[in-house]
Amino acid sequence: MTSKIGSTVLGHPRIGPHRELKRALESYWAGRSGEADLREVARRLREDTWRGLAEAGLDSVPGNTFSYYDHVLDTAVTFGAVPRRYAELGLGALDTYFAMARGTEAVPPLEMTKWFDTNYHYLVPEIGPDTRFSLTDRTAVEQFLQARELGVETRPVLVGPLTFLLLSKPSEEGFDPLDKLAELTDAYEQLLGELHRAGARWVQLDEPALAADRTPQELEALRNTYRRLGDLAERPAILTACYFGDPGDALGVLAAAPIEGVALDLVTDPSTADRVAATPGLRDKSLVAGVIDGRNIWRADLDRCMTAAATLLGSAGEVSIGTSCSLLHVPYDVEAETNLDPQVKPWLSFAAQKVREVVTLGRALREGREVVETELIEARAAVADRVRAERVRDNRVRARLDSLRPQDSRRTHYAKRREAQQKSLRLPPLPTTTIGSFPQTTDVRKARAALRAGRIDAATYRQRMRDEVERVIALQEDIGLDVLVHGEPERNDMVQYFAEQLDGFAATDNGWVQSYGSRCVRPPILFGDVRRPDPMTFEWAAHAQRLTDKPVKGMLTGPVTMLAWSFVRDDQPQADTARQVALAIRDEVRDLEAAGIRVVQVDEPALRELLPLRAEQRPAYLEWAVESFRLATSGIAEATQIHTHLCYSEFGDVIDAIVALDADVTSIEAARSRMEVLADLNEVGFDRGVGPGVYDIHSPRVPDEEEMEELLRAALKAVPADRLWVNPDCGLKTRDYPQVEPALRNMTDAAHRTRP
Ligand code: MET
Repeated sequence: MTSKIGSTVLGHPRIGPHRELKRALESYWAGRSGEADLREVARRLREDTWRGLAEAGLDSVPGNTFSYYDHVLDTAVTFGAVPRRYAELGLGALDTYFAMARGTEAVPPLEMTKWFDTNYHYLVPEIGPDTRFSLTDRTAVEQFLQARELGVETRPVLVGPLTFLLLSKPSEEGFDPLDKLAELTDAYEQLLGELHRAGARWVQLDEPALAADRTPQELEALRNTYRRLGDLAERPAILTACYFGDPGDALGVLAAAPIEGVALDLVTDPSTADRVAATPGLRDKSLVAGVIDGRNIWRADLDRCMTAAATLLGSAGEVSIGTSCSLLHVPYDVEAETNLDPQVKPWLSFAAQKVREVVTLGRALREGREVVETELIEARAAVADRVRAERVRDNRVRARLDSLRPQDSRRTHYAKRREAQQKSLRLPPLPTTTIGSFPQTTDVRKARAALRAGRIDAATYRQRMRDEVERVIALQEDIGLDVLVHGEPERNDMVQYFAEQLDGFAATDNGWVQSYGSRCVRPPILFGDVRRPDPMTFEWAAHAQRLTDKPVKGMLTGPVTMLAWSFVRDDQPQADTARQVALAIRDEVRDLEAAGIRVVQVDEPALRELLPLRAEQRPAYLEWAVESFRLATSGIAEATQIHTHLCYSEFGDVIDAIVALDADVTSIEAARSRMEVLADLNEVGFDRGVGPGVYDIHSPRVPDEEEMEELLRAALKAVPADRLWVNPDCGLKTRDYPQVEPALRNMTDAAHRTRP
């Protein structure tokens, strides 16, 4: 007889409530501490998590959720998928692992990319004909045993075999990693066997890849794999977790598979509940109803969650309460916030609060709502307060949105703009510029830290930043760039900087979320209608423009990126939120223009990040994404030149949207793809200015002028000289001056040599 699962979460943050793992990793990498120190920190973090989750009252505690860097990399290592170039380094196990994650002097790291549509990044496994899958690392088993010694029975979590291979890339062209599925399944079988012998009653296999479109062949592969795993005689019960969206036809496949449980995300797409009702094979399975949002931070409407979970009751053998996905994507604990806006704080729920919500709902489902009446009342009050709060609904913002007309997001015809801009800017062919930020020097960071700590006052801080702008302008003039920037020294982050100045956003002190490895971000919380009480960047741009006769480019973050890198409200469509942000940016663009700024760049590096996982949902997304950009950038004169910056080289699904943005100049990442993107843009009739990045700022290497000249000549084959811009492929804030200065000089020389 299979045991019940009961209330659970699908995974947990692992960086540490005070980013202990980050510190331990960075100290180990810098050689300031040894492997034993790092392992000790890791052990404590794991134990605290297990104990904390068990004490909070979860019926089933997820195990194996800790990772030194990334859980996809862990899976690769577990099953022996270590590419030869790392194995050959002859390092110990942990350092081989870090070599794959971070590279060494001798070898670059594995490629990194986004984990579905989240802001978490995983390392892309390389699988080829010579990959030999076998169970080579038994961390999952060891951690199960360690937790049990503490008295906590865990449910080990693994990336499922299908998702693992779908996320991998072939190590040689023409190879399909899925060809290795049978061999990989052997290794999973072995691991399940060992977990069973260790005493594990449940194991969780994560298959988020099922939230994206899957071919019939892939569904067939799913069927075969889960039939094989299910048919194993000696194994834990299998819970397959489908999250980040509706599993579509894959649900029927899982229902027919000989597995015991399925975890469903009922938050991302509530229609998943209907699909469950229409899938008869689930009647003998345990369903984990993912009703608590694992990736957003709002306190749940527990009554609504109960209703959603209860609708599954007739369709399953057992229904229990869970999170929609792992809690990896939310911060640890709201209670750690001491400066958070006191009205907003009770509306929030981070990992610790979400665990409690799950426990509460679990009890309500089992014992009746009466036993948790107090919790339900409290939650109701918080939810009601948020709905009623004036700061959430600002009638001025709403009235302004209602009064918008279609022409508010249309500019004059491009040909006329182009002429007016040429007259106003008088730029040479192949104009040179940068993407906005200059290196954030130690002095700049120190000044910001001093301001925060109260060691300097705001006026002193401002003066230091103004001095830095002067230095950056002088340097650009000396190098001979054509369109200058102020360098963004005053910005801690391109989203947070704006969020701090806009109504409708709140900031946290400790709301860190892992982005990759030891890197964390602290997304602002977009809780209410967005309004710009005062100009935001105007002072800096105007200061810079007074220092030079060359045009200075104003620098703003676009609406989609503001949303993508924040926790956004869940009480209205994202399209509406984006339009509000767009209006705030629109006002800023106009103020910049009024201050004599003739070029304004609105960055949308995240345009592609919010792309829905399912193709059928993409057109609707792209429509509002494009519309909000245009709303932000259309309130100005013909002569004002709008730039945008997009931070990726694979356009595929968004290429038409790039045309539709209607920007005058678009800079894109292209150095690594050797300008191929230009041909793609031509194909869809793109006829605007384009700045394919000619140097890869992600590497400390200083490219020489021949190399950049060659790239420019390649670009000129696709783009006429009067449309081509010359720039690096991203902002320079993470680099140092000793790299940036020669690189920009070489870039400018290369442009001069290439000019007709
Ligand atoms: N203007 C920004 C910068 O230069 C754009 C960054 S896109 C990730 O830093």
